[in-house]
This record gives sequence, C-alpha cells and structure tokens, in this order.
Amino acid sequence: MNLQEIVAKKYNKKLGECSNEEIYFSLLDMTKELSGKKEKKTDKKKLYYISAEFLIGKLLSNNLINLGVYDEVKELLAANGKDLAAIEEVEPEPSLGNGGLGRLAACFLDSIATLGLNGDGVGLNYHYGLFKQVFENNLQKETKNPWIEEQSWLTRTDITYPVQFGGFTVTSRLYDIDVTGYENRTNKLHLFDIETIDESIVGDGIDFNKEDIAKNLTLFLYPDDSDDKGRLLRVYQQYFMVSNAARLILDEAAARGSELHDLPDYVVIQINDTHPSMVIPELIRLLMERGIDMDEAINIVSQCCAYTNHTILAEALEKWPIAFLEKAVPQLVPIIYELHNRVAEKYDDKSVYIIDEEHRVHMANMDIHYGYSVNGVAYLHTEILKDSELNNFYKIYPEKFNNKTNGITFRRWLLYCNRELTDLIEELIGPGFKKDAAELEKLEKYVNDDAVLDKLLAIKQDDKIALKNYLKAEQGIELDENAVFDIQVKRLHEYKRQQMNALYVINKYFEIKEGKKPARKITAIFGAKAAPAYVIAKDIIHLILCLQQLIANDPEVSPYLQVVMVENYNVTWAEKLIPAADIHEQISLASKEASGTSNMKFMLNGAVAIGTEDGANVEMHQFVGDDNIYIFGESSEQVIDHYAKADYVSRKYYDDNADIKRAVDFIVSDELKAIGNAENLERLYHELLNKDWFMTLLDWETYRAKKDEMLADYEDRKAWAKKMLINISKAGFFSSDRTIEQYNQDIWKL
Ligand code: 26Q
Repeated sequence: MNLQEIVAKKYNKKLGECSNEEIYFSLLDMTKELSGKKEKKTDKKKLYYISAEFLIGKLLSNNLINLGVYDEVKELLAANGKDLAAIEEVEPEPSLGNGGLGRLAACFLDSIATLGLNGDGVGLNYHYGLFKQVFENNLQKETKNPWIEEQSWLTRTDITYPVQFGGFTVTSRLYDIDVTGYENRTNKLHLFDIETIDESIVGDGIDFNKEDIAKNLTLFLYPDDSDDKGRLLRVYQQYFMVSNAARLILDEAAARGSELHDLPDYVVIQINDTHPSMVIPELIRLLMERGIDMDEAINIVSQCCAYTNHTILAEALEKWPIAFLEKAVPQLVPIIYELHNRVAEKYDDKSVYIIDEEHRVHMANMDIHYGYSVNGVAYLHTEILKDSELNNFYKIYPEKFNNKTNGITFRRWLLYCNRELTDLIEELIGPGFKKDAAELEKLEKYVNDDAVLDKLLAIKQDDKIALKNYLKAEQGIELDENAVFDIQVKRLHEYKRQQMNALYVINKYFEIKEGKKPARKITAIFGAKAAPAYVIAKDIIHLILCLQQLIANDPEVSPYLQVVMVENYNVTWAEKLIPAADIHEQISLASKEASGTSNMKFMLNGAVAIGTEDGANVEMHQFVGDDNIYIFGESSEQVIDHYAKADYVSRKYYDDNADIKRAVDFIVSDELKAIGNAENLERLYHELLNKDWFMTLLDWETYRAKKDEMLADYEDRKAWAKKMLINISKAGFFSSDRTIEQYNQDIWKL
C-alpha cells in the first residue's frame, strides 16, 4: 500500500488532514512493508553480531533513504502541507547504547545489510535506554528514557525460550527490528525481552529494585554497576542475552541444514567486547545437551566465535566473581572450570588463566583461548594489545590477532545528516561515492577550485545556522554563526580529557579580560553524559556548566567567548552538531582511546581535528598529512613509559606553568563558587592537583599552543576550506562498509 492508502485505511483521512503523529505511524507501517519485501533467507552461513548495545538512533529517515523512497516521501508530504523534519521529531530515539561501542554496532548492521551479507544483530530489548540527562543547578540528573510505544519499529515474534537461572526460570520473547541495507537486502536486529517486566517499579530518577529479576531484567540498559546488586543484575542480563542468542543460532542453523557437528560451516558469532562472552560456555552446554561430547563441543564453539576488544582500560575489562556466576548461572560454572583447567594444564603463566587467584572469571581471557580471532579497533590499539596489554596471549596465538579499524555508515553520517554537502559532492564527482566511499578521493582535484571552496564554506555556514536554530528551539540558547564552532562530543571520561578543553576556556577567559582578544568569537560546544556513579566525571560537567553561566553573564568576555553544553547528548544531537563543526576535539591521552568514531563523522563533514596521536587519529593523520590536522601531545610510547615509571606528577606542571596554575586555581575561585557547588569544584581541583591519573596537565601547554595556531589559521578562509576539502576527500577509508568488508574477508568468510 502507498502512504495515502495506509492513511486512509488507518485513520480514514487524507494525508493533509493527518497529525504528524498519525503520519509517523503510517510511515512506520509503510516502511515495514517495504523492508519486509527485501528479506532473504537463502544463504548457508550466517553471522550473528551479539552485542549488549545497539545505539541505532531514530530509524525513520534512515530507512526511507536506504529503501530509496526518501525524496519521494518528502515531496509527497510537502505537496500535502507536511514537513518530514517535523514528523521526525515525533519519533522517540531508541538510546540502546552508551556510546562508541553501541553506535559502532549500529553502523555495522547498516553496512552488513548494505553489502548484502547474511548477518543479524542479537541483543536485549531494554525498555529504558541510556538515561536521559537533565541539568539542574548545573549538575547532571538522570531520568528514565522510554522509547517503546504502542506502535514502534519492534515486531513481536512467536519465538520464545525458557531461560534458566539459579533457582528460577523466565520465558523470553523475541522482538525484531528490520535493518534495511542501502539499496540492498533487509536483515534483522533481534532483541530479546521477557513479558513480566514491571515498569512501575522505577522510582524517582532511575532507581529501581535490583533484586526482582523477573520484573527488572530488561528494564534498563546497564544498570548501575557501582554496587554488587547492580553488577549481579548485569550478569543476569548477559546470560539472558546469550542463552537466547545461542538457542536462536542453533535453531536457525538446524533449519538451514546443519547437523551441529558442522556448525562452523553455518555460523559465525562476533562477540562485541566481553559483554556476550558467556555465549561460549552456553553454546558448549547446549551442544552437550544435544548429545555432543565435551571435546567436540569445545572444538566446534572455538571455530564459531570471534572476539572484538574495544578498550585497554584495565578497569573496563570484565572480571566476574565466580560466586556471582554460581548464584545466577550455576549450570555454566562446571564448564567454565573445565575451560580454565584445560588452560592451566597447558600454561604456567597465570596471567593467561581464565579464573584468577581471587576466584574471578576473566571474560576476555576465555574469549581469546576459545575463539579463533581477536581484533582491536584501530591500528595503534591493536599494536598496543599485541605489544603490551595482551602480549602474553599474542605470544601464544599470534595468528589470532588482527586489526579492524572502525568505520561509520555514510548513509546516516553524510547522506542523511548533511544533504547539502551530499548534493555538492554528487554534483562534483557523481553518485558513485554512496556505494564506494573511496571515490571521495576524486574531490581532491578541486582543491584549488575557488568556486568549490566557496560552496563548501557556504554549506558549513548553513549547517551552523541550522544548529543555531535547533539549539535555540531546544534549549533557548543563542549562538553566533560567525563564531568558530569548536565541538567536543562524546561520553564524559577523564581519559578523553574534556577537563583539558575546559582549562583552555578558562585561560582564554583570562586572556580576554587582559585585553588579548581573539580574532573571532570562539564557541566551545560540549555534549557528554557521565555514568551515574562516576563522581569526577560529574564534577567536570559541573565545571563546564558553571563556566557556561559565568561567561554568558560577563559582558566583557561574552562577545569573544561562549561555552555551551547541550543537554542529553545523543544520536539525534550528533546529527545536528557534527555537520556544524569547524573544529573537533579528539584530545584523549595517547594510548587510551581505542579508536574513537566521532572523529570520523566530523572529518566526513568537513571539520578539522585537533588531536593526539591516539586511536584512529593516527590513521587520519597519515591520510590527510600534517597540514590538515592539528596534532599535539606526548606519544603513546611516552605515556606508557610514564605509567611504567610512575613519574608523572601533575603538581609539577602546575607549579612550573603560571597559566596552568591560574586556570586550575580558578576552579575553586570565588567567582565560580558563587555559581556552583564548592564540594564539586574542590573535589575536581584536588583530583587535578594530586592525582590526575589521565595526565591532563601533561599536554596542556602544547594543546594551548596548537589550538591558538589553529584558530589563527582559521582566519585564512580559503586555506581553511582546502583543509576541509582534503579531510572529506580522505574520509573514504573510514566507511564502515570498508571495515565490514575486512571483517568478512579475514574473519567471517560469508
Ligand atoms: C563493563 C563492565 C561493567 C559495566 C559496564 C561495562 C562497559 C560498558 C560499556 C564497558 C565498556 C563499555 C563501552 C565501551 C566503548 O564504548 N568503547 C569504545 O568503543 C568504540 C568502538 O570501538 C571506540 O571507538 C572507542 O575508542 C571506545 O572507547
């Protein structure tokens, strides 16, 4: 049925008479019908991308684009007096992820379908996604973030499984979301849920009773893991996810003709970080239940599973106390012991054991021993895994280690979020880049074409105005589109060093007060959520919000400097912010950011990076050369050396550099305390001065110098436009289509 027919049947109205909500629900039906026609079920081997997070974002426009009907629908609506952008506003954003890892999974699903590969996602149907962030008294407050409505992208299926926990059983129900490839097949995102979830147990904010598993299992994305009850619930969630996944995998493989002994010919499982690692013992258990002996079961599973590592931060590598597993999933414990014993028999080096001396199960270690591939997510990250973090494993299994530098889907992060730029590119080099991102290199021949450079600048200006209008409508904040927009958006974490950027702002504030005014107004835009229990991260948000208020109310400074922190940064915000950026901040402490993916989105949209040689910045730097990216700071080798020698002392930098001292002291000044809370500000001040584990002050001076150089360069508008063009033309490598092709060639072999 076409849209008018759906609307007529559903609401007995003409298009022009419908509310935006009615049109949205009708478009849902239409899209589902179109995508359903593109399902394919023929291939023998299938990929299952299991992930605790799929940060898919709004789907309406994405699906319309991928189904090839976006323009048609937009025009039809316009002809009936309706605005697609206003209809998009009706759609709630499914925030089923924290940040990079979850968004990567969503980009990957898009590319898998776009490349026509047989691969589905498997995860959990959280009723509330990542908390909604609200600011109150310049502090982050968390509130619940519902996204499931009576009519949504979810389709209820008939698939249910009994899932057994220690002492009780729950019954699962599978819901599916269609994943529409760009002008290609439709795959599925499988999200498991239980029907006994009780949304009424959520109290104020995001508090709930963490013990009643039947009522809360899929209620929230990542319950707080700051206490043991929350951590235990996480184990229940993970097992529920993988037990369902394993059964679905075995049922589907059997339907495709597998006799289980040949499972690796039918199935490949990509384990997205360690959150789904229990799929290994669970599959072994299920195979044994079906009559396969232990040796063969282990062998089969080891040939099916591949593991991706997303972090080298030791505290983020999951280690579950065996007592947790005994309580939640006792049936897995003997299998995990068996897996451990086989390792312990073979190797003396205890660092590669699965169970450590404190009776904790190291999930990554299990993945590495009993999977056939281990990959990092950017060149430098994989090198660090091989050389240091996982070196003991690399020595045992060099053949398992490989790199797959992350990528992003250009459908969402260019075609959808920056139509004007997409049209210009198409006008210059034709439409081929939409399917083959490497073709963007053809843009390079325009690097001295003044007309093209002027158009690029004009598009950026339009995007900045679009952001200005959106921010005004959302938060009532006024931007100046002639300012330089310097944007840092990502989860709040000390290693990402938003605090270093804030100290730059403070220094600029002082310079302006002293009469040293910048050539043009600088607008520093932040967007970040902090984990609810991450105290210092919340203090950094507090500092930024206090600076925002202080500077906005200072008539001496506000003409030259503005700080804006957008509330509830999410995928929808990213789609507005990224096209509008002049400068993007990728300033993590070298060695700490596994890859980063916002860096790729900004680059593709013609922003220029200031960054450290960290994560995928290293590869970006190689592609664009020294003239088109602003690199500063100590190298990963130097940083790793500081940790080894424990020789970084932040106070030394504070004592030796008067500007650093002035900026750090300002955190606890009377001016800021008049706006903010002494407790938060003092805690942050002491942290920077006495600990500063992520070495903020180490690189501050070179950061300041590099950013000042960058801002001066920005004034040569033509030279800057060239940098923009080169960045766009070299962004092709960072398409997730390229990443997925490499996964398929080296790991999945579909
Ligand atoms: C672990 C234990 C208990 C509770 C939570 C967690 C947990 C939750 C989320 C651990 C890690 C995450 C998310 C990690 C993540 O997003 N990593 C990012 O992955 C991106 C995609 O590969 C990279 O680009 C980023 O560099 C990396 O930080």
